[in-house]
Amino acid sequence: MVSKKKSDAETKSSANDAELLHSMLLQRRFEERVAEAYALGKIGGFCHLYIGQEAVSTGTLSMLRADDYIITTYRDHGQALARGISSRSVMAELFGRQDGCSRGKGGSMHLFDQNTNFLGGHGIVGGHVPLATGVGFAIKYRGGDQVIVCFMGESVVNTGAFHEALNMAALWKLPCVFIIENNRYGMGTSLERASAIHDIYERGAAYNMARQQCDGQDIFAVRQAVGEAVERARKEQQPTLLEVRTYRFMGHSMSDAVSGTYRTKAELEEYMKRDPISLLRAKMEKDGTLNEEQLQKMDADIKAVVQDAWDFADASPELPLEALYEDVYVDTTT
Ligand SMILES: Cc1ncc(C[n+]2csc(CCOP(=O)(O)OP(=O)(O)O)c2C)c(N)n1
Ligand SMILES: [Mg+2]
Repeated sequence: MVSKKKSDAETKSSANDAELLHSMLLQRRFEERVAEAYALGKIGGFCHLYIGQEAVSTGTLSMLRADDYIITTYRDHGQALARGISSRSVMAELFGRQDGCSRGKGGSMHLFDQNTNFLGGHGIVGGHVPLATGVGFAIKYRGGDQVIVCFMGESVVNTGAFHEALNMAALWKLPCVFIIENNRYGMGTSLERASAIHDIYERGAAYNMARQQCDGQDIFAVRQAVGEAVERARKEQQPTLLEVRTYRFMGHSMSDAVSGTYRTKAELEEYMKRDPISLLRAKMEKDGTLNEEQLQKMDADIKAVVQDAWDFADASPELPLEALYEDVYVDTTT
């Protein structure tokens, strides 16, 4: 846990609009190709797309320092890319190949990268929230000034682990930022069917924790709310519970239809009017900082990067069978 210089924060949080747009568009184009690769059988197992939620990943991660920590759920491709893990190593991981960020052993739900302090990718709903509190404790114990950001879906707030973890984070004043990506559904169950309260940031009241709700389709609203929470964690060692209201444009996973039986096509279309990428693009066009030609060039460059990632992943070998026995235990004797 080497503390890097303060200017990282300034550089990151001053990301310009073009950089933010690039980050979101990369996630979108990357996942469009992931859907294609899945249909072709190049990707197997569970796979959950993030399309529609990109302002949450980019907005949040653009406010962090390089030495801060991130932990998240199985819906992790967007956050991994926004954190700067290369498209090549994320795609190779999805293809189950040895050049993947988890050596092809984790797959879509278990992206992991030590270089960027990206602590996964976790498949058990709510299981990673206590880990985030543990990382917060480790940071404080070692006297660091990093923060840990923990992303989760809204159905996590009904698990016991969530409450235990929030209680301890508040009690011990840990530098944790808990971000609920409220996309309104846990698989096919709406929040209203599963939760006694619907403004779920209010759950923080039970632990006297700073809490806030924000619009997750507006990247600037996300940056503002995350910026305040990160500052509170870094300077005051106080956790925050942030509810970010967003929406997923695709099915829950690759085995779920886009609109499904639990939501109507009309609802989906209504939310798609607030596509986070279109909103940022419109703002930039209004400000005069983006024209059609620049957008087309950015898009073409990103598509080339994603094609390169696909080719790289396709050419990367599978691990030999013996590798099954590696990475199971850590050798602490050396
Ligand atoms: C402990 C546990 N129970 C059930 C599941 C099956 N499961 C996978 S995703 C999911 C829904 C999670 O919804 P939410 O937290 O809102 O996240 P989202 O998928 O919307 O991002 C469930 C129930 C699981 N992975 N872990
Ligand atoms: Mg959800």
